Amino acid sequence: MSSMSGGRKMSVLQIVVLVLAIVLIAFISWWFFGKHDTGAVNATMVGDHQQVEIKVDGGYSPETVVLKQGVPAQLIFNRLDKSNCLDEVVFPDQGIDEKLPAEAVKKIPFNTDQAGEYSYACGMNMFHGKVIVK
Ligand SMILES: [Cu+2]
Repeated sequence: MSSMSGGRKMSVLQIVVLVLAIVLIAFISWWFFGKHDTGAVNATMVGDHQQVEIKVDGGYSPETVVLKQGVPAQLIFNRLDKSNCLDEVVFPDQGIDEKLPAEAVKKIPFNTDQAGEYSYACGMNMFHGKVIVK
């Protein structure tokens, strides 16, 4: 009888651990996917090309944009920030090094032939963003 109740205690503990594990996994996936949802923005098709606006204001917003592979793309940098720090944007992997005029919009064509993740930064490599081609 004592071994029966001992077995029952074990199973209750196991259920508690299992429930806690499920709650923890649910929380982690919510956290993980939630971050992805708010972090990455997909480009939208406009005529024959895709485009996405990136606000430049104390950093890049959205920080990550997603482009479709093989579709001509334009990144539209909208620089609201007057500080010199963000007056240049550099994509080392794509050989792009462009000036961003203050309080203006600059359209930068982006080659989407190759899938991959392309990081970019301001001229001083202080602020960072990412373009994902897939
Ligand atoms: Cu900078």
